[in-house]
Amino acid sequence: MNSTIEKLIKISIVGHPAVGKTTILKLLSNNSESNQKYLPTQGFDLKTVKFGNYKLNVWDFGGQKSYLKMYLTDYLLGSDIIFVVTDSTPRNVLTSKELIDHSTMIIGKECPIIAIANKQDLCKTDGRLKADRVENVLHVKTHGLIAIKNSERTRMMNIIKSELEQVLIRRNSVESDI
Ligand SMILES: Nc1nc2c(ncn2[C@@H]2O[C@H](COP(=O)(O)OP(=O)(O)OP(=O)(O)O)[C@@H](O)[C@H]2O)c(=O)[nH]1
Ligand SMILES: [Mg+2]
Repeated sequence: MNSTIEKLIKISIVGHPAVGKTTILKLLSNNSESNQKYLPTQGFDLKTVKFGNYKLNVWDFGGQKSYLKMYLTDYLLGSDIIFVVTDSTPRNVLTSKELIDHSTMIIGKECPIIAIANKQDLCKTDGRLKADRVENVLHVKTHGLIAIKNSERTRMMNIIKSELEQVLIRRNSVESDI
C-alpha cells in the first residue's frame, strides 16, 4: 500500500447531542478549555491531527437526530476507529447502546467501536455512571474521560495509539485477501 495512504487514519466520533464530541475534537487539537459554551454541530466538522508519522482525520458528527438518521451510514463507512460518546447519564448510556448496535450493523467487524464515558467529573455530583459501569451496559471497550480538561489529551491520544496497531494489522490482512 502507498505509504502516504497507509498513514491516513479515519476516526469517527458519534453520539447524541451535547455529550461532548466536539469537545473531544478540540481536546485532540489542544484547546478544549478555550470555549465551553454549547454550540450544536451543524452537519459535521473535520480536523486533521498529526500523530508521529500518522495523519488522523477526525470526523465529528452532529448528534441531532436528523443528521444521525440521514448520514450515519455514509459517514461511518471507511472508518478505522469509531468512538461512540456518552455523557455517562444512565439514560444516555442506554440510548448510546442503540447507537452502538446500529453502528455495528452498518460496519460489521470492519473496525473497532469504542465507547467514551465522558463527563466523569460529574459522577460525584449528579449520579452519572463510572466508566466500568458504562462498559457493563454497552458491552464494548469503554474509557472514562473528562473532555473539558486539556490534561486529558494524553489519555485520549493513548487510547488512539493502542488501537492504531490493530488498524494496520487489519489493513494488511485485507490487502493479502485481495
Ligand atoms: N462537565 C463537563 N462538561 C463537558 C465535558 N465535555 C463536554 N462538556 C460540555 O458539554 C457541552 C456540550 O459539548 P459539545 O462537545 O459541544 O457536545 P456535542 O456532542 O458536540 O454536541 P452536538 O454537536 O450537538 O452533537 C459543552 O458545554 C461542553 O463544554 C466534560 O467532560 N465535563
Ligand atoms: Mg458538536
